[in-house]
Amino acid sequence: MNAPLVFSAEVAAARQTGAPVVALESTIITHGMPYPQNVETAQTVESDIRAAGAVPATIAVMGGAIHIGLEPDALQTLAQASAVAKLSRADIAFALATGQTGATTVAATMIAAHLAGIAVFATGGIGGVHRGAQSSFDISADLTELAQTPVTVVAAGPKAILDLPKTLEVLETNGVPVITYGQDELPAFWSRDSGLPSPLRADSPDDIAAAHLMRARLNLPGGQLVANPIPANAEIPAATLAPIIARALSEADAQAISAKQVTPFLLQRIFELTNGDSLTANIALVRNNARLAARIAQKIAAR
Ligand code: PSU
Ligand code: MN
Repeated sequence: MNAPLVFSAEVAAARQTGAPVVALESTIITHGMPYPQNVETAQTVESDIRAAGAVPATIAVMGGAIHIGLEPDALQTLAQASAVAKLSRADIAFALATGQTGATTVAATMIAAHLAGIAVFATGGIGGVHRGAQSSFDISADLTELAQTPVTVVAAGPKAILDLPKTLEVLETNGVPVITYGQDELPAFWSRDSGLPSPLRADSPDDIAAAHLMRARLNLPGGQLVANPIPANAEIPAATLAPIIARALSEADAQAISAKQVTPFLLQRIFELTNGDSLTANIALVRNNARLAARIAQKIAAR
């Protein structure tokens, strides 16, 4: 039996013609941004992808099926729903089997994109190794997904709330290429520079596309992480954010926030503590990632 996939009209048409498609996740909509900015951003990002010559496929689980591309009314409903599950590799089959509504994280979106034959996926930031992981063991399933599912994920780097050196170490151990676009330093989500050198650097979408296809020729499992620095006019300097992140982390600790709640809690607190500036930056970086992903998808389709 095949995976239960439902395609939007736009994505179904793209599959007929071989047009480039870019996958988008839905956890950023339900757990990463407040309403109504979440739905506005999702629509804007879809438009950015179309303007760049590709077709957007926002992915979510509804009614026992993985939706590959959401019709506008479904996107609205998802963005306003309150009890949406956050689905990763561990939960997606259960959610489908029991008819739950769920938003897909980077890991689950990669699984769905691959089932649908989509090679490129744009998001904001991936999950990674949390600070204090040596005692909490909190390491995002996004990292092990990158090691096993052949999708190129365009993000603005691991989120700055994480332990970035440990995140890079786990990616390296698992054989995941980390390719920064256009600079030598790894970006850190809201900031252009993490202070860490990037393992790899690419200066064109075509090089990223070529590397994606070469991995397949080598029979290597897993995808690529493309780290695309936030545009300079939208960044929040790392020094401005550091005390805010520290405060959000200590609050999470004091309230014993754990597991799936950690990332949404921290993003919400940083949003409040920056008076919304983190959200403005988040929107700018997601749009920037969508545009780059569309160019990579075109190059893969052309090759
Ligand atoms: N990037 C954002 N906002 C988000 C996320 C990423 O800008 O909300 C989500 C993604 O879905 C990512 C998830 O996969 O956070 C990571 O969650 P965790 O740390 O629990 O694995
Ligand atoms: Mn976690």
